[in-house]
Amino acid sequence: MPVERAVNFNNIFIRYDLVIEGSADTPAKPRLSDDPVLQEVIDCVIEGDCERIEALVNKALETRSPLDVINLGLKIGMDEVSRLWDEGIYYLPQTLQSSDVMLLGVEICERKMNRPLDKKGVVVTHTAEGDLHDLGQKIVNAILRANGYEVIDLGKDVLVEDVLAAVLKYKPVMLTGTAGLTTTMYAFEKLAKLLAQSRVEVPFVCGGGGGVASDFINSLPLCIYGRDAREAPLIAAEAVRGLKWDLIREKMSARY
Ligand code: B12
Repeated sequence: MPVERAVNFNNIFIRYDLVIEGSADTPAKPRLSDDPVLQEVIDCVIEGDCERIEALVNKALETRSPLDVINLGLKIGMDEVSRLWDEGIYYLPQTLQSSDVMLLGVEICERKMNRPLDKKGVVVTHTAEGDLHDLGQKIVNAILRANGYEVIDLGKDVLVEDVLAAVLKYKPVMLTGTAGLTTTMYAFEKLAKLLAQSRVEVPFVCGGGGGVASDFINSLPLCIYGRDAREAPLIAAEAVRGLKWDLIREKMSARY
């Protein structure tokens, strides 16, 4: 005799990801700024709240510079998200949501920045082939533009051949690369070799959190490890001054 199974069709519309999310412990809000307005921006990134970010960033911009709002607000919020992800408290949906909120915030700050009229030089920026971690690159773009550089933003997951083509076309004073994964940092090696073969001597500043090893980057031709986006204009200024990549690398390594 066939066994009859009781099937409850009411369950088919349940979004289990949301059930898990709703039942997860909400992390306590850490105090990461002495400025209450910046703290609200930080909380907004951590909570991934797309609805409130515009109003909060604009409020913060009434008293703080766009670069402060990025570095002391949005980035600090994203650092906390990184910690929550690393500890397994945040999952993909929350992390993606926070990334989007941070990007919205950076865009608002960029629109507020007073750009110097005289351009100091062209910088080509990209996120490594195979890599989607572009938040660092977006911060680098904003900081460089605020410091008077013309930024050619190639976006994320860019083929090394396309980066080479852009470098040959725009002849930048500096090239930057961002990566989040250990596997994709090898794209920087591939690109550094292609540049060297094409006899292009451009300082190539590679940054990235998580899996990108500074020793590896500093062992590659043309490459300089960038720890923090705020270093980008300092390095670009050295390049404009005519300092060669190996001397810039020596100088930057001595800082740590
Ligand atoms: C957000 C995030 C994501 C988002 C990215 C969204 C986006 N638009 O960027 C999403 C959800 C898409 C994602 C996906 C994945 N991720 Co992820 N992700 C992270 C997380 C939590 C935060 C990274 C981040 O944005 N930080 C904030 C930004 C501002 O920091 P940053 O990029 O490091 O940039 C700073 C510096 O590096 C530096 N910098 C960067 N570029 C430059 C350039 C210059 C010139 C200079 C001077 C400085 C500089 O300045 C910036 C700060 O000022 C990290 C955890 C961590 N601890 O880092 C994992 C992490 C990077 N991800 C990881 C992994 C494994 C993945 C996935 C493979 C997960 C999966 N199983 O699918 C995928 C891979 C997708 C892909 N192909 O790239 C691993 C990498 C491990 C490794 N050793 O390779 C990490 C470390 C998490 C972990 N501990 O396991 N991820």
